[in-house]
Order: sequence, then C-alpha cells, then structure tokens
Amino acid sequence: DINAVFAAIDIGASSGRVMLGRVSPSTGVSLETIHRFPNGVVELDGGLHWDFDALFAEVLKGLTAAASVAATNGERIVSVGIDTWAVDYGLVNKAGELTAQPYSYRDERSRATVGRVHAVISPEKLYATTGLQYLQFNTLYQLAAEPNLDGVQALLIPDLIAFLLTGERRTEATNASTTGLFDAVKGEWATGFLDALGLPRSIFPPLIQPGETVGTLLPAILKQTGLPADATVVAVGSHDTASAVAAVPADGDDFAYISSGTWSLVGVELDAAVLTEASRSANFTNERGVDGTIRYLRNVGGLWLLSECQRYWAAQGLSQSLPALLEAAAALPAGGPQINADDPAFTAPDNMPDRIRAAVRNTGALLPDRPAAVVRCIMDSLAAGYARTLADAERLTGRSTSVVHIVGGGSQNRLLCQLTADATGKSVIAGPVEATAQGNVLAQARAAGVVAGGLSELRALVAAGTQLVRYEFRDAFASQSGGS
Ligand code: ADP
Ligand code: LRH
Repeated sequence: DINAVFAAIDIGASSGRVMLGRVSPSTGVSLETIHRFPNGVVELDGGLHWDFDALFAEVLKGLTAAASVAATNGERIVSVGIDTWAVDYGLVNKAGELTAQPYSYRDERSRATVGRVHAVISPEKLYATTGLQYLQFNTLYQLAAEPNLDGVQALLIPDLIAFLLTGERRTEATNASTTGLFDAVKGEWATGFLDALGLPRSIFPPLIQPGETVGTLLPAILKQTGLPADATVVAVGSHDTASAVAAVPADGDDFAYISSGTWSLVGVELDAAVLTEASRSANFTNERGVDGTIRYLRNVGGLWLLSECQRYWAAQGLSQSLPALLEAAAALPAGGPQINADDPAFTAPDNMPDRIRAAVRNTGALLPDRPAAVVRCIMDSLAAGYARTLADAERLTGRSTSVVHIVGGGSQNRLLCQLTADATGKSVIAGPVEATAQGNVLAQARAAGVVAGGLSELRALVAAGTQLVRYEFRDAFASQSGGS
C-alpha cells in the first residue's frame, strides 16, 4: 500500500515530537516532523513531576496536524505508535481517571524505600531474576513509596497515552523490563516479587509485545484529531531506548551502541540475559529489546549535564548557542579534568556548573569558571565513561565489538563523537538523530506488512535512509585539540 503512513509519538525527557513515517523496502524510512514540544520536570506540591496533561494535549495537537497532513497528501494513517522514557507511571483508578500528575524519576522520594524493598528481596535475588541495573528510581522503589494503591493500576507513561487514546490497558514488554518486577528470562511479570512486596498482581495491566495491536481509537479522539476510524494504536518498543536500539543502522552483530540524549545508554545487543554476580556488581542491565533481544547496557551520565548547565547559564544571562559552546570546548586541549558523570549528585535539577566544579575539586584538580571549560570537562568525562563501559560490556559478555554506533540527539555533537572514538580506540558511526522515532515507525510498518524481516533487515532500512557520519580514532595528545 503505497499510501500507507505511520504516526510516531516519541517523547524524551527533554522534548517530544509527533512524526509521520513513510517506509519503503527500497528507499528505507523517511520521517516528517509534524509537531515538536519541550519537556522537562516540574515542581509541584514539593515533588518533581511531569506535566502529563500538557504532554497529552501536545500529543493530540500533533495527531490532529498529522491527520491533516496525511489527508492533504492523499495518504492513509494506518497506525499510531508511542514511546517515551522508561520507569515512570501514572496511577489510574477504576473509572479510568489519572489520580495525580506522574512523578518524575528525578524525584527523591524513592531514596527512602530502597532499603525497605531490599529487606524483603535482596539485591542479589532481584538481579538474578530481573537482570535490571540498580537505579534508585526503578519502578518498584517508586511503587513502594506510594501511600495508597487501592483500586488503582500503574500505567507506564507510553501505556498511559495508549490507554487515553484507545481505552485499552496494556503494559508493553520492553518498558515492563525497566520496572524491576519483570522476569528477564521468562519474559513475564515476576509475580513472586509482586506478592513478596505486597503489590496486587493486577497492579500492572497485562503484557503486550511490540507489533501487537492495542486497539482502535476512542470516538472522542477520532472526533478531536480527525484520524481515520480504522487507524489503530500498535505497540512498538515503547521504551524509547528499545526503539532507538532497534534502529541502530548496524551491519552484522559485532557492534556497540550509545543512545545519546538526556542519558547515554551504552552497551551491546544479546540473545540471552547475563545474570552473573560480576554483571550485577558492574551494574549492567538486561532490558528487553524488540523481537525478544536483550539490551545489555549501562546508564552512563548524559547530555542532561550539558542541558542543565545551559539552563543555568541562560538564567544568569550567559546564554550561548550550543554550536558556539561546543566549538569553544573543542578548541581546549585534551587531558583536562574529569568527573564521574554517573554520580547521583548530578541527578536533581539545580546549579549544575557548581556541582561539576565541586566534583572536580574533590579529585584534587581545578576547573575554571568559563562555560567552555565546563563543557569540555563534561565531554571528556562522558567519553571516558563510554570507553570504560564498553570495555566492561566486552569483558562481561565475552564478545568483542568493532564499531560504536551513536544515535539520538547527541549524535550531532561532533566533539563528543570524536572524543568517543579517541577514548574507545574504535570507529564511531553517528546517526540517525531520530533513531527512536525510526524504530517506532519500523515496528508499525512491519506489523502492517509494509516491510518484513528481523532486526537486521529493519536496520538496513534505517541505514538506507540516513546520512551517517564516521569518526576515526586519533591520538588526542598528539593533535592537542578535541573537535574536528
Ligand atoms: P531525549 O530523548 O533524552 O529528550 P534527545 O535524543 O532528543 O534526548 O537529545 C537531546 C540532546 O541532543 C540535547 O540535550 C543536546 O545536547 C543534543 N543536541 C541537540 N541538537 C544538537 C546539535 N545541533 N548539536 C549538538 N548536540 C545537539
Ligand atoms: C532514556 C531512558 C533510559 C532510562 C531513563 C529513565 O530516555 O528511557 O533508557 O533509564 O530514560
């Protein structure tokens, strides 16, 4: 069907977009951005939340615009796919109402409940079943902080959007794997853990796999958006990182990836989970990918460090464009001070440049006040973190990789890409920027029968439609500068 198009809703922690995706077996995927909107945590009643009502209004705006673009082109929107950041959820009551604006994973409330959960199930036992890296904000610790779960269900953010569009309650499996309550080997809920923690087995709706249909659109949604009555919501890798990894334009399987945005998700793709004690102590995760693959990775600090600095400098009247900041940082010499980008001290939104300077002071070094120096420190620290993590991934899986694919917004950061090649000693291939939306669209296109095959076929379609940029290892100290 030459006129078939797919709508992708992709919301990251820093921005969201609604896109139209066109897919053909010969030319690959092409995306048209229909609507973009900012996202970020908001302080509400003393806690950090997402303004979900505002996000959902933007989703409807985007879908309305998508319906009108498709109608003008004589195209047919076959389905809608949804992905967002992981872990967080909204509580929905029996009447189908959201009981409060969802908490953000950056809120501190789960800090107090980690110990309580571990007193019931040890970290070793949790890891042996879920294979999930320990992060203070994993869903199970957040649920343990809820004062009252009577009569409500937890809908992960993409599932919540799907519910509001269709009236159907499901939990998409790739995102379920980030809850800490999902069995990585069986691919089912870890009901024993739900029972042990006193959570009702019905706390999450039943699982659904990428490619399966969630449902058709509610009459009110059809009326408001003008979408066609036979359009469906199709489950995709609803964890944004799962959709991004599905769209890494790799050829073969000896590749590593970095999904680079607010976070850097650094790892490899496996057929089976690695649940060893060594893997647990290195805090690697076994999250579920599209087609039942394992995303074996670690959360490394990300461009949150940079965007928070930018936010702070802008408030001080020191606003500079991102390209100008990165260019100034690239002109500084290699070998400057580094921080541990994963330090939980950087999780909350606050004065980021000061926290970074304090972390450098703790290493016995000094970081000048200048934005360029701070940005260079972030980039050097991220690249070093990537290199350490990739070396760990190779050691823990016994697999070697020849190339590192960087996808997401950070793939446009030439300084970071070059420093990553320098720190890892590997070739870096950057792009696509919108890998997540591409993965979202491809899962839908395959479900509709427009394209066929496994992940390697889908990846070839991404490669066919993307201008990729290659970075090779340089001896940073010989050239004494960072950028290219
Ligand atoms: P998320 O999905 O977590 O919201 P994205 O994948 O959208 O994140 O990436 C956002 C990041 O991409 C920004 O924080 C910024 O650092 C980086 N970025 C965006 N545009 C550019 C650009 N033109 N050059 C370099 N980096 C960019
Ligand atoms: C990236 C991401 C990541 C999760 C974090 C909460 O957007 O989904 O994979 O760990 O957000």
